[in-house]
Amino acid sequence: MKKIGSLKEFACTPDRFQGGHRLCPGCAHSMIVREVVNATDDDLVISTATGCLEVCSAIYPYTSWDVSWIHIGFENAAAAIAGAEAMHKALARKDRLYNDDRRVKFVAFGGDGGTYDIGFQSLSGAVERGHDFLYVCLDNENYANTGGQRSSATPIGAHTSTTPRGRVSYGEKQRKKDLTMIMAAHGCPYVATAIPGSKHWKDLATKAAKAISTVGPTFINALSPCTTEWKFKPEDTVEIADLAVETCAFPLYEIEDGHKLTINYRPKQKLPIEEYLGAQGRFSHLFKPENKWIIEEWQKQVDEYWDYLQRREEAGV
Ligand SMILES: Cc1ncc(C[n+]2csc(CCOP(=O)(O)OP(=O)(O)O)c2C)c(N)n1
Ligand code: SF4
Repeated sequence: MKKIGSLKEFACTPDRFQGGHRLCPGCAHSMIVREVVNATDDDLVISTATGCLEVCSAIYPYTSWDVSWIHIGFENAAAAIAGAEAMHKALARKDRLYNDDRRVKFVAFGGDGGTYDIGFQSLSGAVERGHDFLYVCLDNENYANTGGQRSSATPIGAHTSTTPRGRVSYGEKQRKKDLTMIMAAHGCPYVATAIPGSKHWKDLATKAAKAISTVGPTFINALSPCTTEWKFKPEDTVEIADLAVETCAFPLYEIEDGHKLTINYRPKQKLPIEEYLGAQGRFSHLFKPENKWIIEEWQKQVDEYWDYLQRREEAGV
């Protein structure tokens, strides 16, 4: 496992995901990807589901990827990387690898649409079969690449293009699906949540290094604030991610061997959820008097989930 040292050292790692891509200024996807691919010195094979990351990082004849990279459909990033990993194993068995002294690791990236929803079947299957790969969900809580439709990661009350706010609607009606726990329930040896940049940069880089070096299927759910669809200024991306953690809207934790849960960060003083919601235009309608109950519901859900995590950690089961 690569040792993640100081920020200065890490920032000087030769970049395997280059600038010059077409992601929006302030897009968290590139921050997350850069940290993940730079968290190992091993060779990498990467598959990327269709979505903002894929569309913006490989516009022919240009590419940001300085690793072996597969562009695959919206729904099958996990199946593609599982196939590549199985082929690599088969070639090694037959002694047909050109550089058999080099270690190769397999990583897939997908948005929440490509992971929580349409790619879930291929992800679940690849994990259940025990392929050796890391899957990173870039969770921006909507289908950003096609105009900001809701996904099963969209939280209650959020305005999206398919759950628009208005006279008769307060936005998304459902609670966000708990995909991190669902992946842990598959018995993955390592599952974690993470956010990009900020004072938690090392948390993400260390989790990526740990996941990549773990044998078997591993999963990181990385919250990816989306300046365009969440409606905040591009320079506020890191602050929004920090607020998600400081309010416990998106707690940082990891689960080993499907059950052993560790909380990686405890806010000194948990901030009220209004601080997170109020920083994003997609929730601005929740501050009208008639929608006050949704903010209360949000706070209730956040508090319950935070208690649940602490009880699970304490129980150590
Ligand atoms: C089978 C299929 N259905 C729909 C699409 C159209 N499509 C391409 S990207 C995308 C949304 C991607 O959303 P998400 O996975 O959340 O990633 P994001 O763009 O938000 O990073 C959709 C619906 C497609 N490419 N293939
Ligand atoms: S729409 Fe959102 S996810 Fe897509 S590139 Fe822009 S900021 Fe990133």
